[in-house]
Amino acid sequence: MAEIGIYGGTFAPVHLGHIRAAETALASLPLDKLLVIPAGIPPHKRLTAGDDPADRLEMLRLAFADADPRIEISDYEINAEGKSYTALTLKHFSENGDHLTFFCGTDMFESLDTWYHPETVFSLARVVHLRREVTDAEDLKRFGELQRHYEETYGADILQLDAEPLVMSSTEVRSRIEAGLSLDEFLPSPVAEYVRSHRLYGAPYREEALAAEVARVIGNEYRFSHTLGVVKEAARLAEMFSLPPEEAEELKLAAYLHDITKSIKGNGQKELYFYYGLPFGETEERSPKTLHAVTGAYFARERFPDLVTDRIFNAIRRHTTGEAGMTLFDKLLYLADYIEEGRSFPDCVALRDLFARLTEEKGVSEAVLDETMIRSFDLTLEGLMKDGDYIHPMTVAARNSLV
Ligand code: DGI
Ligand code: FE
Ligand code: FE
Repeated sequence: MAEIGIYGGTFAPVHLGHIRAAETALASLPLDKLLVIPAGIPPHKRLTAGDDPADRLEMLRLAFADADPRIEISDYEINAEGKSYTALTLKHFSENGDHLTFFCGTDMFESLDTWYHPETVFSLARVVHLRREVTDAEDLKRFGELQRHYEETYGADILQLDAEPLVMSSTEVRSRIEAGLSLDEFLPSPVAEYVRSHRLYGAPYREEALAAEVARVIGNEYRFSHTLGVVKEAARLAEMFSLPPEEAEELKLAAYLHDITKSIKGNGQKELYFYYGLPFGETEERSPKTLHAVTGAYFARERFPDLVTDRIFNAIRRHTTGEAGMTLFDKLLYLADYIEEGRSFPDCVALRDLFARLTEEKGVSEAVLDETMIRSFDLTLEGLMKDGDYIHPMTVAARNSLV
């Protein structure tokens, strides 16, 4: 029989006060495990239109990544069907005979009576009120009265603990996020990065935040430096081809995100195909290096729904194989990827030189771009054939549609 602590809440977002509370819980009681359980809020009750429980879960994982190993983040309530009730959660976690302690903040403590089956809550767990607020004598008196009331009515086992006061609330944090104010004293930095890069709770768009998040997901310095090279080249091409400002901005986002799943190896790409419900046939089986473009488009759209327009989605999807009927936007991402300055592969150098020469001789035009694109497909096809590799039919179709 293990001693399990259960710490529930909305965690929208998790902040330093929550972390302090979890530390207090572990320091005050002999627990084998502390489960932090974000509530699964039904869509119609969400705090903000864009609230995604998966984001709250991910932020908790980031916030507690280096914390006491007894802390575990549980997706139990988020994955449970319908509204999650503490009584049912406690029932689930007490089934194997473990002894439960339920930790809650003041809001929850004051409303325990109105919960779904409070008698079940009190019979299945000891309840610990984690007082995070600075409490005055009047508060303490009220909390004491409540405690006696729960004890007498439900035979509750209640303990009140003072977490070192760290006065903050998720509501306050959300308004700071929306106002673009510093979050340094409120959120662990990976959580702040996550909020900003995913533009949660109305966070204004900031390029550094997106860059940091992409670097984190790619997790490989060399590959991320290629991404930055594509961003730079994409900006140069957008200027050369006089893209309107919104499109130039989108091309930059597409460049940041184009290789977002490139680090996923082995069976991982195939698993992503299944996860996104995409057909996986012989072509996919036989051209593994092209898969990251398709999975990258879906992944980027899922992770950054506010940023990824259809134009960005399609350009990412086409960036490796190309496709018949590519738009100017698609071609610019494709070319930026091929000729960014960090590439030293002979084909890339040759194509970069060809494009420079053609634009110098003939000026900047879509015809020159197409001539360069055809050459790039020829180089790729020649390389694949030389190595006896399988050729993706979309690469052939992309070339044919331009000649
Ligand atoms: O992801 P990057 O390395 O930045 O560049 P990319 O997305 O253009 O991917 C290049 C890789 O994809 C390279 O190893 C060749 C491969 N590739 C490109 N077109 C085809 C292809 N592989 C097959 N099998 N068929 C293709 O048509
Ligand atoms: Fe790529
Ligand atoms: Fe790339």
